[in-house]
Amino acid sequence: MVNLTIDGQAISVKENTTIMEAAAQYGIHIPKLCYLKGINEIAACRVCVVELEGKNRLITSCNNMAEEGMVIYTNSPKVRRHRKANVQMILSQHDCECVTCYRSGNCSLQKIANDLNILEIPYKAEIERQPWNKNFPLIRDSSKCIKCMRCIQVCDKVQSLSIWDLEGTGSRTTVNVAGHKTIEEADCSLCGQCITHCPVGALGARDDTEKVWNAIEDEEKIVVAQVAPAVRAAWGESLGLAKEEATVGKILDALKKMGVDYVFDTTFSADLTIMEEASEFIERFTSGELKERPMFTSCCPGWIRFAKSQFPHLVKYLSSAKSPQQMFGAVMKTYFAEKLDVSPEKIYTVSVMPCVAKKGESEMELFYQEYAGRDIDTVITTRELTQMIRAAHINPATLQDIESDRPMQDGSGAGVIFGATGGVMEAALRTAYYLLKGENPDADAFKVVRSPGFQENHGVMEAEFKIDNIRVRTAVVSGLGNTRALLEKIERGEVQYDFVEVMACPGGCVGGGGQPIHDGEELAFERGKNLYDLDQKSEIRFSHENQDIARMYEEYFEKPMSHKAHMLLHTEHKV
Ligand code: HC0
Ligand code: SF4
Repeated sequence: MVNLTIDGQAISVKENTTIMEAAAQYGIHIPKLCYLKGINEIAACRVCVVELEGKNRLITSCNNMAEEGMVIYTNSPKVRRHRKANVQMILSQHDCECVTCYRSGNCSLQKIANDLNILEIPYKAEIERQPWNKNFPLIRDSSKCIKCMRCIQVCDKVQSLSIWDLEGTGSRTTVNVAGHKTIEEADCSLCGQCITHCPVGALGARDDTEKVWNAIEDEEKIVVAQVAPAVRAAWGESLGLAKEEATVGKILDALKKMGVDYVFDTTFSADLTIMEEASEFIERFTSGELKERPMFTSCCPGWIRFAKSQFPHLVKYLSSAKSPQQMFGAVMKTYFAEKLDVSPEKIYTVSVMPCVAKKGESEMELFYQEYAGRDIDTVITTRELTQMIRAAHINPATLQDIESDRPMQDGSGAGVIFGATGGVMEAALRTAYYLLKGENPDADAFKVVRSPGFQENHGVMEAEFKIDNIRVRTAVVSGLGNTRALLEKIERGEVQYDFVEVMACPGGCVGGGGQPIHDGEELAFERGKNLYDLDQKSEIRFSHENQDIARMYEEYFEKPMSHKAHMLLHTEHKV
């Protein structure tokens, strides 16, 4: 152990503990801007400086270790003066128009400047304004960038894509897309991890809320919305709702109050995806097609973009089943339009997703149905949903828990866990077992693929199951850096699987790039646990027991993998 004094308090910590962590263990908060544990420990912002007695200089607390006998002051007059000057320097190169910034109220720079009582900025520097394509789902505003390097490091170390880099030197140093490419030319997966790890408003997702308001206003349009599984685990965080209060039913009520005509839960179409994907897996598995390579899940569009740019030769092993988002859009514009007896053109489909890549997915030509436009007209993120709730002056405390509309109302617990890493695999195995044996397994029989432990195992959970004489080897991975490592092992022949689930964001959709931002906190695991609890409490825990899905097959698709199902619910992924 190492013994030292921080702010007059005797402290004892393990060796190799940073001063910042040592202080935190004793409830002493040291402000920081650029620091991200294990990812960005470069002391670029110098906001975390502390005074070390006996030395005539300040040191950064995020990357200096606590040493025996140190006497540290985290808030001495000298520290305060330097910290304030550092933040003023950062602000001198920052566009400080907070009222028009989407991160206002949730910005680490704004908070630190307020805490330090910075009421003026004595220095003035030129503010960088690089051009950007505002139609791209990922938006960068260089005038807000504080060069903390978090985006560079997250994209490089966690997602292995290295989209961002530093350019220029000295005071002209700035962050931009690496290799002088435009963002469209780069291999960005649209995972949005750089957005959720940005401490300010330099990175964000394209705002599509106006499109939804316009559709609601348009009397010719019937606005039909769906809400993804992972949204329920996070939307309440920025509206002050406790976990138990923030139900999906209240999101549906909020959407209705905003003027949306019909509201649905994506867990319905997650069940539909399982019916198609589990059937496809059994078909490909029993025909021997998967001898060479496993079948990969295809519902995560960040993963699809990654596969296409980094492992194009594996694209043919992706499941042909569309994602629940796209399947629901197709069903809304066909089956549901017929139920309403309206033409598909009248239906305007909106999805609420925890994800930025879903915006890209909805725009892919692949999902364009000639008779009905795109499956999905607009995607908004969880952050945009909460913005719309605020814009509509809806008091979250007054929302009621309402059910989704008919006839696409049921959703199983298997559909709910789609939002957490391992969930799609577990849901698929529950139904694959039933399809092979004609009886249900224990609903928790496949729980070893769940997320606990995913961090320790480099984001990978492996499991082998025996269903009668059939041995199914599975792997679940989340995070694109982890995915790259796993795919390379598969390529080298070190591991063999039959079925692999990939989610681009660490922890799955619950940790998605469109979720509420809590600077420096990783909430994916907690949110995932919430979804597993909801599954436990669900009346239906198997996708094949969803009665509304069964009815839709009877009335419309006939059976999984039918001709009609192929036309509307499947797609061919091409590089
Ligand atoms: Fe997901 Fe999905 S589970 S990708 O993470 O499959 O975004 O929540 O909506 O489509 O259902 C995201 C979440 C979805 C889809 C579902 C899948
Ligand atoms: Fe990198 Fe993901 Fe950000 Fe794209 S969205 S730049 S892949 S972290």
